[in-house]
Amino acid sequence: MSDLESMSSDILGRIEAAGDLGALEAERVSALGKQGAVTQLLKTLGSMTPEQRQAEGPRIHGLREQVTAAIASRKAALEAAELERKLATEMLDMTLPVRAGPQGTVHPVSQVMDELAEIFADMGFSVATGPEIEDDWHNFTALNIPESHPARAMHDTFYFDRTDADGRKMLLRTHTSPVQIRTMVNRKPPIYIIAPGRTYRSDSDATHTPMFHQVEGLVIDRGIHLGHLKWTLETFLKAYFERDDIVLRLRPSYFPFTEPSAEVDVGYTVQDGRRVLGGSDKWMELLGSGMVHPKVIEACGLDPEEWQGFAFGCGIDRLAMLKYGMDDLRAFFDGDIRWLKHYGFAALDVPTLSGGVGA
Ligand code: 2NM
Repeated sequence: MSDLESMSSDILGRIEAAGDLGALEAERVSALGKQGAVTQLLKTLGSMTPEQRQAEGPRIHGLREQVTAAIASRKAALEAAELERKLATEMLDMTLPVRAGPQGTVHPVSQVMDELAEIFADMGFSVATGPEIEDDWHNFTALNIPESHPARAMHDTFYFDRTDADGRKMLLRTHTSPVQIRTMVNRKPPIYIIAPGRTYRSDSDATHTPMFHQVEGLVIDRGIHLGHLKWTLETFLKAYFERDDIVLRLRPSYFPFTEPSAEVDVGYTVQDGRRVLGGSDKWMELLGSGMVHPKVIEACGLDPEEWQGFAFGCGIDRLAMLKYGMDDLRAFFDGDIRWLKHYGFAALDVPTLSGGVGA
């Protein structure tokens, strides 16, 4: 046997004997790598005479091809064996439970906001938003709330130390009414909007949190009267509570920004110690409302002789408590995952007017 033949059978034998992909790779490097035996042999071609090269060249190149092919075939065999081994020994238990996903849910306040947007959209209202940091003109002055009004007193309003560039006092909005003011200033009537969002008052006990959520509504159009207000609120509450027997009672009241003003009571009965809305057995206060004061309309640059409207306001947290049966407002903002799981809603529960998610 020539040197080349014994080298060939030696290399091919070792390739065939490689027991795994790691060992095979070591054989590849030792034959075909930079310092490999076959590579070294190829380098000797350069120093041969043309006759020698003609005789040895094909044999050495032939050896390289043989070795390359042997490695590829051994590799395929080892991989196939590995797959067979995995198929025989590994298994997938299709009955295992799905890995636990995120534990959070949609907060009931967000849920109610979505429901409000949907119900009012069906009546032609759009959702308006605005800044939570306001100036006292948008939050108070434009709303006909005079300097001396108790709502302006420090104990109710969170003021900032600094004024804005025009010297106006800055504050955390105490209601969402400044959104209505901004809308009246910036848009031409007719206006049909609701403004849901965070509001702030320096107040904290079982029924008050310093941050709470409000929804206010505003209509500005020609020939608007209290009848439109009552129909709108009735239609909204029937859809929201999913009951046709919702009865409203308007009681005369006072707000600086509306004239006349009315507190809106909703009828309810007590069943098994729980309030159930509907009927006119007992009454509870639910909303504030009224016809927008001509001074407010004027302050926004509109002619009150041409444009009239109504407005209303209500706590979203309270709306959620009444519909979904929570009893402590503070739990809304504890961020307790157990409470959320109990009252929250799965991420894909989309509210619909017909079904709601409470149904
Ligand atoms: C309420 C009650 C009554 C109200 C008034 C306005 C505006 F900007 F048009 F003047 N916005 N919201 C309003 C009226 C709010 O909440 C209890």
